[in-house]
Amino acid sequence: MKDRADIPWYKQLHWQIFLGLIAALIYGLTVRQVVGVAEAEAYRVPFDFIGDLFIRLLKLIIIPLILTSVVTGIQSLKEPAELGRVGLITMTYYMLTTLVAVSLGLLVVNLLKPGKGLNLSISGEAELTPTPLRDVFLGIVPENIFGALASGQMLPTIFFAIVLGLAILMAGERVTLVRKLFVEANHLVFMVTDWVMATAPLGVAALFVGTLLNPELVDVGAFFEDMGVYMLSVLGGLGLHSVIVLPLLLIFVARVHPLRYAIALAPALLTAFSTASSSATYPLTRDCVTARAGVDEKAADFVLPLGATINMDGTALYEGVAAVFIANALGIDLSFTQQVIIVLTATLAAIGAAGVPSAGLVTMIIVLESVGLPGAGYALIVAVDRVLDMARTTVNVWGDSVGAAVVGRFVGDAGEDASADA
Ligand code: DAS
Repeated sequence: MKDRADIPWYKQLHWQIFLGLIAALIYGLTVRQVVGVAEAEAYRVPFDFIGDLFIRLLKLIIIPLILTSVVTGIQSLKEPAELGRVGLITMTYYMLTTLVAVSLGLLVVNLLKPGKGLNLSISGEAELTPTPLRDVFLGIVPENIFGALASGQMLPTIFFAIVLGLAILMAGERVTLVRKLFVEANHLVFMVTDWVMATAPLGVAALFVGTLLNPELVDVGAFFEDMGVYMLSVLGGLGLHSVIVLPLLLIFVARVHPLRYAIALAPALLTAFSTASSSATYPLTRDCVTARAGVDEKAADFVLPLGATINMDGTALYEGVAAVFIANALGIDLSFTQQVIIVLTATLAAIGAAGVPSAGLVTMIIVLESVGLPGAGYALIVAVDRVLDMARTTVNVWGDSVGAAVVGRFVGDAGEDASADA
């Protein structure tokens, strides 16, 4: 279900989720007041069921979403011959900016420490043991891809999707049927994802009731305060990345005036915020980057479609911050090595996240499982995910747009209309 300006507000997903949260808040606080949280178990059972069902629906779409969106993103590149030079510059830009974004997010969340002291425990999944760093790297390459797909192993799926996408791209016209198959499969997966997202208002509200009626949530005020600090950590990290890191690349690498470039990109950034979908925004992003900002079309057509699928600075930063917040809330101290694993797996998980609403929430489980956190930790962050999704999607699109200007510097006269050299 896409949020667009021409859809009445009450049919837009984020307003429906917001109204669901208000209802959940009223119900949860009323039960806590009237019955007392110690006796509230009976009042949360139906909501726990709905919440668990919603988490299962999110997990249902992970593998198909990763596989089809990454393969179609890579196979859609126009100039395989260019893959060498431009591809190397582009992938280097993607990897470095995403790693910097996650690291920035972890810096902020370790400074603000949201969730410390809550000491909640999450019912359901047992604590997984943290994966050693060596095994995280080895685990990226599957021994049996069909087994990895069948058992829902996400990092191997991302690796396989990248390899398969490159193979289809290099095979060119010899594999038209497979290429068309993935394009159509991706369309179907996006449709099913829209259906799953349509249940989000109910699913998110149910998970929020479950959190409010958690018998270990003694101090609701402290929980809300921690949620606020968590949101500040994500938004603060996104802000630093957007107004410091990326503009520095515009000034010193792309030689483009950052403020004028941002103004040229404003329609796309506002659309990204309102739709929470990089893919839905892509046509406008391309128009802003080329027609309004004057970036070389060849660079834009290489960087943007691929970036909308596998370059998500905002998502990677969010997943890193969320993982640390969940660990804090559960009273789990993450070692430095585990935080390094979070940086790496959040970078890879962001590659796997598609440019659709809540994709980052879906691939978040990769990061949680890599450091031994229960997937049910969703319940602590899902209530505020939508507004954070809107913000991180905006940063994803801003990061892709900056990438087009940076790569454009190497493949043509980029950004000359956006401004004189900085
Ligand atoms: N909504 C995703 C996007 O379109 C980002 C995310 O969910 O993390 O970029």
